[in-house]
Amino acid sequence: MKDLKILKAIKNEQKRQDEHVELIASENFVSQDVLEANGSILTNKYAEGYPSKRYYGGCENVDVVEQLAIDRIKKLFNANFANVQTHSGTQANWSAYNAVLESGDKILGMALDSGGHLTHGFHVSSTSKYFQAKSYGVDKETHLIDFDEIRRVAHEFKPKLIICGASAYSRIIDFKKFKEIANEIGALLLADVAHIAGLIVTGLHPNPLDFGVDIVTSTTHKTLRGSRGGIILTNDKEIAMKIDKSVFPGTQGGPLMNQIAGKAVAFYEALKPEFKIYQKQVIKNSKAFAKRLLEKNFLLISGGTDNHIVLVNVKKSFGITGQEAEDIMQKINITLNKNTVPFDEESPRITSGIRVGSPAMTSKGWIEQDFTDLADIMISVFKNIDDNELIKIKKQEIINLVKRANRIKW
Ligand code: DSN
Repeated sequence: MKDLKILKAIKNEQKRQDEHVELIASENFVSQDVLEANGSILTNKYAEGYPSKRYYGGCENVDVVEQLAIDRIKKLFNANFANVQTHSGTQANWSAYNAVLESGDKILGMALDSGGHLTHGFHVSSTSKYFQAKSYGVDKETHLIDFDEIRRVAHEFKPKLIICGASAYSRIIDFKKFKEIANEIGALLLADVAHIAGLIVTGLHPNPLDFGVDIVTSTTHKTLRGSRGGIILTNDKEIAMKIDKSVFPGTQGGPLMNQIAGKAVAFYEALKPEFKIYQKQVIKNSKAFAKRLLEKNFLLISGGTDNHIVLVNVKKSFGITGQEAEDIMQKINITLNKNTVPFDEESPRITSGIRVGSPAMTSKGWIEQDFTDLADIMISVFKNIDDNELIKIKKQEIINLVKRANRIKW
């Protein structure tokens, strides 16, 4: 590469990814094959439209790519329809809303501090500008989704669309209960499964389409371990047609064909039996991490985990804010993010919690013992955040722990 400044930044990022423990729950490490597809000459091609119905000539090869991506993700989710063109999860949600709602319609989604996503109607998201949005949350004691509250708000507010799914929720989502409530008020139901998609397609989390959920949106780069982007699925023929129109020409222009190729390759990988073994290890690892923290009496949101996420109330456990926790972890080569906790008294910029995800380090080959050792190191630093000598020692321990990576190739 002749652009030395960009080359240097990429090399530095490679070093960071090699030497840090990556715990951001929404990140993962893609395979070399996905990277090759992403970096391919497919980036040169305009392909507005859909396979065999394009607005540009010369699309015969990208048609093959997009059709494979569609067929593979349909198989993974057992879905009748898939659109693989959205550039991100936010775009997927916007396109899905635009397909079935009019401006000013009502939506009901999970509150950000309970684990919902910005696009589920949070006030700073444009979704709350174009739609009337209300939110539901989790129970104050159990931190589980509060279905009594959802039912009450749904009946009072009468949204046209209910959104379930979360960015920071560590328990199984009961799609059946959501569908019952949606049916009671004649609302459509959308499940945003961005975080848990990999678990769903390997049968380790219920599939919303099995419960009649009308629309499923997801990103492709979290537990699904593909290139960055979004997908939209449905089993409803009429909604399917609206979704295609809403993505193009409704909300996007040319699809990113190199990204779609990366999605197709990742879906090919996800159809292999090894992918289920990987996803099982993702859950085992997050449970091992949660177990160690609980043994040491730390406070976990919902008291544990069923999936790839562990949410720790660091304020109640260690007397530090989420921001302080994120900063101190950075000093010992651990990358994670601060996260609001249910009924958080701190602002979203500071927060009382952290979110720890196991997918990325599991892709690097970590098993339960690695996550237990990681928990011990994190606990000792959180308890002594001003001890610079200890921080130096623990940083070296983390570097040694990272070297244990790559012992298993999933
Ligand atoms: N930003 C993603 C996450 O970190 O969960 C959600 O889109």
